[in-house]
Amino acid sequence: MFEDWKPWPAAEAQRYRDKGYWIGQTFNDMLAHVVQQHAQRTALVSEHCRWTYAQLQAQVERYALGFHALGIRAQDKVVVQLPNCAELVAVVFALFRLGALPVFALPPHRQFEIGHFCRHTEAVAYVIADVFAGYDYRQLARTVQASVSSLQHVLVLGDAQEFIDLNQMAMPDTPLPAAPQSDALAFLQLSGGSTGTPKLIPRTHDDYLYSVLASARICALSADSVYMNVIPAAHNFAMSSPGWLGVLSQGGTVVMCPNPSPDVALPWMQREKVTMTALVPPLVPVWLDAMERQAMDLPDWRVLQVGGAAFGYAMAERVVHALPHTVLQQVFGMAEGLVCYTRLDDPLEVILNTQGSPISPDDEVRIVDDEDRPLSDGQAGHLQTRGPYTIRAYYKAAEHNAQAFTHDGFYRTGDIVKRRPDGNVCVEGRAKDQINRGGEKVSAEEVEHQLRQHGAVLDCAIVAMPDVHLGEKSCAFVVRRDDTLRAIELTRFLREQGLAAYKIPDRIEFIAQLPKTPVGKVSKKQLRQAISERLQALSQ
Ligand code: AMP
Ligand code: DBH
Repeated sequence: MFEDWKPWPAAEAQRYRDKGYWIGQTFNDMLAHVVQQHAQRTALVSEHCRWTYAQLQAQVERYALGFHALGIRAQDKVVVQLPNCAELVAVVFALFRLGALPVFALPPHRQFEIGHFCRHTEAVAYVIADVFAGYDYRQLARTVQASVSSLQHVLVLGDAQEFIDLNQMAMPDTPLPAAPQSDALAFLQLSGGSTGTPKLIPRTHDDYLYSVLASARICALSADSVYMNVIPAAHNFAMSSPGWLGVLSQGGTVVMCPNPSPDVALPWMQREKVTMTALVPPLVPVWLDAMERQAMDLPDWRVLQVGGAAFGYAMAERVVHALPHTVLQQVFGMAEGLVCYTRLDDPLEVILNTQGSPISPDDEVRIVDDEDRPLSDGQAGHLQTRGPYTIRAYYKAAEHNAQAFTHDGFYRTGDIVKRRPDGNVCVEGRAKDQINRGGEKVSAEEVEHQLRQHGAVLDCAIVAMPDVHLGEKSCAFVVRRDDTLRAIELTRFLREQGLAAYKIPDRIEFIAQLPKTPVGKVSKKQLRQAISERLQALSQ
C-alpha cells in the first residue's frame, strides 16, 4: 500500500458492508458469475473481433498467464493506453485477476503524461496499440522506457517490433496465484485535475463494483442491452456509469467503437442494433445533424446518456424532439467517485433542467460557501461529497490531499452546484482551476508550469474561453520577455515537451502584465472577462 492512503475508516467500511453496498466480490468474481449464466451470448464487438462471454473469459486467462509469466505480480502497476477495443477489456480483467493495478491513460496522452504516470507509480509494464489515429505508440514507448527505470515490459497490440506482442506472450502452464480480495485496490484512475501534475485515483473492487452495479440498475440494463462505447473506454464515464463494466455485469453486449465521428459510429449503431450509448456534449449536435441529413432512424436506441461537461437546456430539448423513442439521461460524475443521473422515468422537466441525483442513498452531498459553511437548497455553492464509492485520498499526494479533502473526509469537487428541493443537482459552474474542453479536462496549472519552462516566457495564466462547439476552449495569457516571441513557437514548444494535444492552448494572447486581485493573486476572473469580450468584439 502507498504510505499516505487512508482506506475508508473501519467503521464506515463496515457500515457500507452492512448496508449491502460492498458485497465482498471482485470484478473477476463478477465476470465468472456472468460467464456461467451467459457463456454463449455476445460480450464484446470491436473492429476485429466478436467474442462470446466464454471467449472473453478464455482471453482473460491467456493474458493473465502471459502477464504472470513475465513476472507481473499483485500490486504491480501497469499503464494501459489502448484505443476502444475488445482487448482493452481482456487486459484489464487479466490484471485484476493477478491483483496488478491498471493505470488508465487516454489515447491522446504523450510522453509528458505517460512518463509521469510510469514514474509516479513505478510502473513495471506499459500496454499500447502499435498505431492508432495515425500515431505510432511504439515510438512513445521507446522514449518513455529510456527515461523510466522501473519499466520492464512494453506490450503491443498489433505489430510489436522490438517489444512483446500482446497476443503472442509465452504462457507456461504454471498455476496462477490466488486472486485478490475485494477490499484491495483494483486500479488507478485518472483525474482531470487542477494541479501541476495529474493526480491518480485509487479505487477498490468493493467500492467500484458497487457504483457499477447500482448504475446498471439505474439504467435498467439487462442481458438484452447493447451498449456502444464511443468515448474513450478508460474514461470513468465509459467504464462505470454504467459503461462497459456495467453492461458486462448484466450479460449484455459492449460494442467498442474506435471513433466517435458519426460517419463511423452511426453505421455501427445501426448494424449492431445498439440500445444505449454515452456521449459528451459536443458530439450531440454532430450526431443529430448527421442523422437528420441521412434521415436515419435508429429504432433500437433506448437511452442516450450525456455527461462530462455542461449540457445546455436548448440542446437537451433538441435531443428530446429529434429522438422521440430515446430517453435522454444527464450524467454528472467524476472519477473520484460521486455520480448523479437523471432517472429514466423522471419527468421531462427534470431531465431537461438538472444533472440528476446521486447513485446511493448514502452519498452525502454538502453544498457550502467559500468558508465551508453549509448553504440551503436552491443556493449555489461548492459541492463536497463523501460516500461508499468516493475516495478519501489521491494516490501518493499527501500535500494535495490536505487541500482536496475536508478534515471529515469529504472530497472538494471544485464544482459549483445547487440542489433543488426534489434532490436533483444542477451544475452551475466551477471553482477549480480547470478548463473543460467538451469533457476533456485541462488543468491550467499543469500547462502554465510547462509554458514557464520556455525561456522567453516571463509569466502566464490560462483560462477558459467560450466556444460554440466545445463549450469551452483554453486561452493562455503570456507576458513575454522578448517581443519577437510568437504564439506558434510556444505551441510547438509545448508539443515538443510531450504534452497531449488537447492541453495545448487554443489561443495565446500576449499581455504586458497579468491583472492582479487586491491580495496580489492573478485575477483569472478579469482574464476570462477580457477574452470573452475580445471574442465577442471579433465576432461582430
Ligand atoms: P474528473 O474529476 O476528471 O473525473 O472530472 C469530473 C468533472 O467533470 C466534474 O467535477 C465536473 O467538473 C465535470 N463534469 C462531469 N459531468 C458534468 C456535467 N454533466 N455537467 C457539468 N460538468 C460535468
Ligand atoms: O466527467 C467525468 O469524469 C464523468 C462524467 C460522467 C464521470 O467520471 C462519470 C460520469 O462517471
